[in-house]
Amino acid sequence: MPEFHENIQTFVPIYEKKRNQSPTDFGLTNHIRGVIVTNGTTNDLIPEVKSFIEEAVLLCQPDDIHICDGSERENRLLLKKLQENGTILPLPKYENCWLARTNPRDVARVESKTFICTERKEDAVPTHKLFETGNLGNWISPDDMNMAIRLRFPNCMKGRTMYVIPYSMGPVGSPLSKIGIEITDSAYVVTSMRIMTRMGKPVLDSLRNNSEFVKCLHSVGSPANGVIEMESWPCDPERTIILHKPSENLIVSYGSGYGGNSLLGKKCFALRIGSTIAKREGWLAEHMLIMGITNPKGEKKYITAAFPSACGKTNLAMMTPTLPGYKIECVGDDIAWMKFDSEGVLRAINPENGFFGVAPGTSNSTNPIAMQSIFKNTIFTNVASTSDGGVYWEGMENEIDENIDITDWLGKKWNKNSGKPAAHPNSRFCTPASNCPIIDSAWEDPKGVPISAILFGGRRPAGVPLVYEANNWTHGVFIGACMRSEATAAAEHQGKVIMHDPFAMRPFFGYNFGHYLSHWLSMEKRGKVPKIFHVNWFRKGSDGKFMWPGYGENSRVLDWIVRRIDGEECYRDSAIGRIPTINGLNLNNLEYNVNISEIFSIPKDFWIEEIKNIQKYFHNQMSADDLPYEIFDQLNALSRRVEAL
Ligand code: O2Y
Ligand code: MN
Repeated sequence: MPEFHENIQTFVPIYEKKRNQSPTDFGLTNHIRGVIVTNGTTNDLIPEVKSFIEEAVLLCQPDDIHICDGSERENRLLLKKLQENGTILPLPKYENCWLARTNPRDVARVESKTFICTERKEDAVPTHKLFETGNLGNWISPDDMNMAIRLRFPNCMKGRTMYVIPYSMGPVGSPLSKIGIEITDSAYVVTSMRIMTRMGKPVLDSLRNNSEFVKCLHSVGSPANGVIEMESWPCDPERTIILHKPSENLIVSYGSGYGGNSLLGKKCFALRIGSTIAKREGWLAEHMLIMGITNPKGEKKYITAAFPSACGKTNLAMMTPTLPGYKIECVGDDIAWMKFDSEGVLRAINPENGFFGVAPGTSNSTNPIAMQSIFKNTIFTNVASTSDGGVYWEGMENEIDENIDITDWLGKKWNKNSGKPAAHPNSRFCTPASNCPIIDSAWEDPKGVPISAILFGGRRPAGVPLVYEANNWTHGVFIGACMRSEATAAAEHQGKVIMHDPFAMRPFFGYNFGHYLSHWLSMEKRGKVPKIFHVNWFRKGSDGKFMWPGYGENSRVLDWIVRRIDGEECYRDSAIGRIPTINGLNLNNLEYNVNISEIFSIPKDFWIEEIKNIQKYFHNQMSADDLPYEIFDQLNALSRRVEAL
């Protein structure tokens, strides 16, 4: 095998060179440059995939290659291997469920180490004022990206198996779906990707009809000092980096085996690279749940909704409605790809195949449907375990027996008086969507489902009404751009802060947010745009208590939205948009004391302050050239309406 230093100089340009070669140039059978393919066959690979694998082999120097077929047998072998390595533990209380414990330094997405690579910085991020730090993405130049790769990847898979994961985002063969090839040295990633995507041989077969795919290279890394802190969960937190190069449909991730950093189909492909493809091709790749709502007359509509984290997106996607006669069905809980069909109807698919949900807070009272979904064929990560072979996390207090012992996410005996959480706050369940008892019958429809409304929302303790409707599409885009939500500040002592999170996409934009807004505005010319709403389940009264019960009672808000889609005149105009008439919201039999005039009040002082905050955010994050004039106009118009209150 050639020495690495002979080839490394060519690692990046090699993509260009190899693209034009024919399969015979490789003369491959079950070898790729001397590395034995121990599972799968290179015969199934199109030349472009072989070329990608060969490059990764030259760079990472794995011991062998495993081309994943996605079979049950393969999955069982990988789970066995992971168990032998101590990466996962069986959970005998349930059917085929596993617990992974990560290195405690590898527990979440790392925004500060996530980059978009373009020639011109302004294509990736808005051009903000020099003395301000923009928070709408990080840019890296192509030279620096190459350097980052060269400093981390050479030989990083020595002694390891390189897995090749062919996967489809969306049902295989759907015109709305896209294919990825993830190369990784983590068997945990393979087993998780098998749940989260459609993975294996059918995907390789479909590449013969359309050879386009997103290249994803991932390694858990090999620390520079050679010391692996935790053999069962190798990673390199000091040098973790997640790189996206939209011009080459390329994702390169190093140093972390966790969630969004390593399951590259999710945030990296479906949102960051996805949004750039969507811009080029005229559609939308969004951080949105998709749900079906059937009203008591049996009429069904689909909506999407974008909420920042900690707003109960998975709970809404799987809601149990309290309003009689309503039925909710789930298409997806995190990502929506939406495109106009030939009739101008906006149709959405969930590009994922599973749920990677936050465990803490999920219980039979908050989300019984999730609880019915997650105890079969599931990989849990960083939750606590119980002495009867089950799982535990904060929120499950009423769901386990007193005499059960609990082991925390770090593997230590846990005591409820310790003051420490048993499960990591970002611990997860990774569950097939097909487990969900209310999965929608059309969730895998290759055409997608027709979308009648888009909801934006946030956790807003003050000033923001329960629901309001945009006056028109442009106003709706403006509402998405102004999204803010209460979040726990990074610094412990700061407590809660209201953070800007436009379209709930702040960590996931694949290109300049200003250009993203222009793209959204342009959708109106492409087809029949849905109505846009803003919801806030979290407003608090002067007594500090929530003004609205939330959860299943949110079906009352969905009912109003559905009636608005049908054109019912159950609204009145307000300074910020259309709100329900006094009797517009169905409150029949609601066992919660709701003060309707308070929950829909629009306090002038609050909104003047809100507008100032939005102005400051736009001003600090982007130059006037980036922000579309329509958004400026909307802000000015809102300001005038609020002044007139
Ligand atoms: O922390 C991670 O790596 C996972 S992030 C995540 C996972 C599932 C759904 N949404 C998110 C998110 O951050 O929006
Ligand atoms: Mn998400």
